[in-house]
Amino acid sequence: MPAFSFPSPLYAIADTLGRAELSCPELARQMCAGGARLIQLRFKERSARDFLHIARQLRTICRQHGCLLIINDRADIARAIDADGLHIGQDDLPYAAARRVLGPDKIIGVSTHDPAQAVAAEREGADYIGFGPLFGTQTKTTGYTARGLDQLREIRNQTSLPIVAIGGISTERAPAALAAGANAVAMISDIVLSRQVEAKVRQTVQQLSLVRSP
Ligand code: 3NM
Repeated sequence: MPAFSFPSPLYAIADTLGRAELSCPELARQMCAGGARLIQLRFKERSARDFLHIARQLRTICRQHGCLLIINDRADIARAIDADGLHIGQDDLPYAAARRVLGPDKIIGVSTHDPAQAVAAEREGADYIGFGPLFGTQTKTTGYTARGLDQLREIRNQTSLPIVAIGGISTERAPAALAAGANAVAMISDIVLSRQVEAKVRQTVQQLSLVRSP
């Protein structure tokens, strides 16, 4: 498989964060309409069946919009719906096992939190790494303090893999992450908690298109 690169600097994460009025498919639809070209489905604390059902709906929506769909955590669900890829954390299936489930052609990204994890992910064969939490975040208890832009620069120097920075990133802070070496920025709360997801995504995509990462 040729080396992976992000189709756009916005890595949009579809997680409704409990917004009762917003379903995952509706969130994904608005993200696609706003110009997202990659969506990760993050679906915590629900049954595998619910996850599968929602993942299938997102598969259809993403295909209609030419948007890649990455499933968080669950290799089985990624495979069952023929998603474009899978994102795994340090406590999920190890990369090699996930690769066996998905086969050689799918995208697999790995969350990392320090240089050693980043180097290990590259050695194992990951297509891209997540790095975070870049800034303070309320969305996930990661067990790590905010890593900051200096550590992102350090990771940039240690891996040639595409990096998506995550954690506390807003439309306003995203350009600094790209300037420090991230190829993409993952955002949850700044998008999902905004009242107008489509407009927020459009504004973010436009802003990021003006930034050149080094
Ligand atoms: N992973 P927000 S931080 C899901 O550091 C996730 O690996 C992180 O949400 C990591 O954009 C995080 O709302 C939460 O801060 C990101």
